[in-house]
Amino acid sequence: QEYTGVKMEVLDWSPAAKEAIGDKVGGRKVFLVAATLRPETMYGQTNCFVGTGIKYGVFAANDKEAFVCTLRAARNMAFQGTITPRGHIEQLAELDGSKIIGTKIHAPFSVNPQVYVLPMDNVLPTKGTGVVTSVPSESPDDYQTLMDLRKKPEYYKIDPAWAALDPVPVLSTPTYGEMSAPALIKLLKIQSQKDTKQLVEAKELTYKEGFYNGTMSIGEFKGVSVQEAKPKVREAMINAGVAFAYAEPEGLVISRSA
Ligand code: ZZB
Repeated sequence: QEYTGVKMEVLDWSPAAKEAIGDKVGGRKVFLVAATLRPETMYGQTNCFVGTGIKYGVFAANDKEAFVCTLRAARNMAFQGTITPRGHIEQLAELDGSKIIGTKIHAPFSVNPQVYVLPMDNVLPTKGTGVVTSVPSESPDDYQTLMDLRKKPEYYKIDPAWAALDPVPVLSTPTYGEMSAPALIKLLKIQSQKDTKQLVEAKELTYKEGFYNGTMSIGEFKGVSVQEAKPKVREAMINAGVAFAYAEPEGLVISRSA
């Protein structure tokens, strides 16, 4: 799988993360790295998700930067030369996902440049970086999770202000209109993020309709088909230094850490 690794700079750590990190990162800038297959939707990021039961590391990428992701992802990045020296990883600190919640980060290319880290039940530790950037207009999982969090902020131990940004339309399709995700949540009668089977179906339908019939409604490629815009937005992000190619080896690495 060829993902785009999106660099979301930490602007303000949650108190728990700040305490766990102390002065362990030296003078490095720290980024949460989200793995996405939908770079063209980055204009509509409203928050970021981590798993509260997942262990993350803060890994030195070089002398100036450090990345927050799973150990498994850091290994892949080191093999791919994104983390240097190639093949070597240095973990500066360890963080439980629960401690990252409430951290304020920069979402590159988003119309909402400052977003918060929130909890999601269905983040898989064995996929991507374990960090998911959230686009609730086009991702049914993100939309439903955001609605769950807004409904029960105490239960999820969040400040409602962290989940306050509304979904932002980024593309339109003939079948689902300006925002596919809420349309499919309604159509498939999905009630919560625990409806995982229906959410998989909703994701597939959203993805296909967006890719084959979607037109960008925002950004540099407004009016261009999603199929054409996708690699261009990705390239623009990479050129701007806010993203990089991140490949996921099928099978081998995944089964080793599963
Ligand atoms: C932003 C985004 C916007 C995404 C969208 C999707 C959509 P797939 O096809 O199943 O591989 N993701 C990444 N890592 C994880 C993880 N560890 N656990 C759970 N979800 C993860 O799905 C790839 C997508 O799943 C990624 O692309 C990421 O969310 C999420 F509008 O990034 B995406 C219709 C989907 N729309």
